Amino acid sequence: MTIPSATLDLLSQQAIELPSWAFGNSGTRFKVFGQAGVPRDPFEKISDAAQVHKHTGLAPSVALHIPWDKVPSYSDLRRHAEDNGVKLGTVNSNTFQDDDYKLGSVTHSDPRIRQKAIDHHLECIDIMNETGSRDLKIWLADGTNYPGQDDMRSRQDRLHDSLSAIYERLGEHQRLVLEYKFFEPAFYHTDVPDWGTSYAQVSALGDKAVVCLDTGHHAPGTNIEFIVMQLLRLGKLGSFDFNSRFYADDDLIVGAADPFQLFRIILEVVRGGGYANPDVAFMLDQCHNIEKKVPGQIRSVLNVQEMTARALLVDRDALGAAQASGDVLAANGIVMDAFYTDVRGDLADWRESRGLPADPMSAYAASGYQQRIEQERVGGTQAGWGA
Ligand code: LRH
Ligand code: MN
Ligand code: MN
Repeated sequence: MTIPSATLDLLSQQAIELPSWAFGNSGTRFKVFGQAGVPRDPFEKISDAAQVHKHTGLAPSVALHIPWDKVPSYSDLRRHAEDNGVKLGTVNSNTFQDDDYKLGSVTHSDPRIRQKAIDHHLECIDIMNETGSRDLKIWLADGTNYPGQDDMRSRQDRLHDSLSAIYERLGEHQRLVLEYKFFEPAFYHTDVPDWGTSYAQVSALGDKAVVCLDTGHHAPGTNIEFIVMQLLRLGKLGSFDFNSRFYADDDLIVGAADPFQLFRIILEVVRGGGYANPDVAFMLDQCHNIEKKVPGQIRSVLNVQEMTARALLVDRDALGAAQASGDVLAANGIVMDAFYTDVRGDLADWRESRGLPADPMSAYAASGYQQRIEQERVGGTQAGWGA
């Protein structure tokens, strides 16, 4: 065993929330590829997500996206989730697929459109009250495409006013989580482009407002772990949307493009007290455009677990001593030793000791679930993208 038992105990506390939309059809603006067996409604998305938890023990909750996951009864959906061994988690709002929002939603200059966007968020809070969700996650497509198109400063003021109206409605134990993204679909400026803007906006609201860091929402070369450190230091890191990217907001499997970056991010989470801390939610925000979706999610949560195990292996005492003595190469060596440690065998043993399959990917493949849904489900939905 390479992993000490105290570390294995910490790993047992890991929980990664899955996005309901990862199970539906998705694609790029060029083509959405339909797959056999995709869910026909939110209930089936939850059933699929439950398979990921069943085989890994890592994914006990599922995030919803409204209106993609609109259902007549959220208490029915909640019961369905619980019957399948999972919970409903974060509620994501959507103000990016309505013609009214072409020039902005909560930042729009027209008070009618702003109010419509605010009302959508209030509806999301009503849903959270039924699903038992804590977090309202807001990502805004708001922004402009051309210099001079609108006044950036007035938009920032309107953003504050609208977020305040939404914040007011939160229950005592609920949170507003504001996600930033530096481009797309707006290409000149976005109204919440970076962690600093998100931090400034949520700080102006109060303690129940925090920042969401989506790993795909930064310029190439950005030192994301520095942002993690800073937000934890400021007590404002609310959640992660994990995914990986080669070029833009690719939404690929987390840890697929750059496992070392994922390791460095989790290392800072651990360093900053954000690991196994309910205030810092680990979530995935991914699409599986060409690969099968349930195994794509299984691979994703395993990647997060693997890099977490390696980050927890860093000998912090030795690292602190090397840093204090200015031993650059020793300090770097300690971090790299942990990164290069192969923990897969230990994690397989850990899974078996908890009654889980040693190899969740092959266990899922052998379970017959994929074949069953491909036969039984006809006419699956498209995650929401383009729907
Ligand atoms: C925007 C985003 C945001 C949305 C999700 C579907 O790029 O990351 O989190 O809600 O994609
Ligand atoms: Mn996201
Ligand atoms: Mn994104």
